[in-house]
Amino acid sequence: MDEKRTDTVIQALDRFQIELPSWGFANTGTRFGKFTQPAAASTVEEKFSDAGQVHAVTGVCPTVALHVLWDLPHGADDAPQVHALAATHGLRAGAINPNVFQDQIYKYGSLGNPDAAIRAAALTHLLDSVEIAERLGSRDLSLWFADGSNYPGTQNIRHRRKWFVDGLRTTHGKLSGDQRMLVEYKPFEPAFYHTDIADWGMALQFARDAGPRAKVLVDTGHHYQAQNIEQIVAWLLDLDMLGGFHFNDRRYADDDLTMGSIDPYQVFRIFHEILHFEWETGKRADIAYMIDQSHNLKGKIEAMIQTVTTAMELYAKAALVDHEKLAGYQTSCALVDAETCLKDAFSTDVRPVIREWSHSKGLPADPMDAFRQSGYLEKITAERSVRNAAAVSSYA
Ligand code: AFD
Ligand code: MN
Ligand code: MN
Repeated sequence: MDEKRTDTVIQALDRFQIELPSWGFANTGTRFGKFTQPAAASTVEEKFSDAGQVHAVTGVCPTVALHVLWDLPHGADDAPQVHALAATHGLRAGAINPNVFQDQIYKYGSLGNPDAAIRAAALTHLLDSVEIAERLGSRDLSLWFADGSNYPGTQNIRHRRKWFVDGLRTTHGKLSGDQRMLVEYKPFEPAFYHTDIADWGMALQFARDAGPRAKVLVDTGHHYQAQNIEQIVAWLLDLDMLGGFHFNDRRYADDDLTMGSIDPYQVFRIFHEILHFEWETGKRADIAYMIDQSHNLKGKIEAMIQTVTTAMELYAKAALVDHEKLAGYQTSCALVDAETCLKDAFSTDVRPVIREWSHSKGLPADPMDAFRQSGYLEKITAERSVRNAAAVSSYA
């Protein structure tokens, strides 16, 4: 690769960061059960410790998204300890994820529940989550709702929409400083007839209704097979309403497979839309890149290292698109040249330059190998396997 393109990749990597999900290090499963791992993290301390290993070998993931009920069971009172734990492992708390989908009271929804008392309970949790974000210095409140229904005629969709507008607007009113709320959409699951925030249009409208600090969160797994995700990204960028991503991959639905494992070209096209926007406007897109995956078969930490290195590669490839040339080909409708311009970048092996960048930062050339040589997995397996085995028997 020539010096100019090498510099382009180096500069792209210097500005690239992607956030780890705390829940990606814990045992999770599918609705058909859990295949647990002896070294899986249970406590927020263990999650930060494991995330710290990923950041230590890759250098691009200094923040960890937290799930309120799972990582801060006592709410804002846990914030000082969590803040300290993150720092111990060279990390910071990232986006705060409220949880209004697992408690029994949310059986018929949270902000969209026909029972005003349950809507109020959900709102209290959201407002507490804003407080937690403030205590932890987290900018983003990442809002996903499982709300919906499973059979036609069982809920009034319009009433539920209005209840969501009220709840999101009230939550928005509690935000302060540079805080944002990112409204995430998902077409189905766990609701199988309608989901109250089912697509990017609904999320966009809810964000607009809520206020200027609200943006849309695009989870790459939350689209129907045929949807053109990068087109949604281009629209939201143009409307200044793209808050960030939850990256993962899927073959069929919201499978939470590791990012780029099924369709790396799609991730490249998403990054390309963002980088082309930045080139054209001369301004940085203010976007939170976050991982939201927790499939239960690959080793948790290895899966995250694989994901982060994949994200670095695809972002570096997208940075290599010759934007000037592409703009010209688009204007003149030189179709083959335009597509070739894009595919040349996607086909470039950026791994040697990534290794050069890693070396320049004092990072290992091969993050996965460095982790495997570190003995960390053996250490935590010895520490956690008995406890995790006992936990398994409690699932049974
Ligand atoms: C599940 C949901 C959604 C949410 C995530 C973290 O589908 O993606 O963002 O859990 O709460 O994956
Ligand atoms: Mn998500
Ligand atoms: Mn999801």
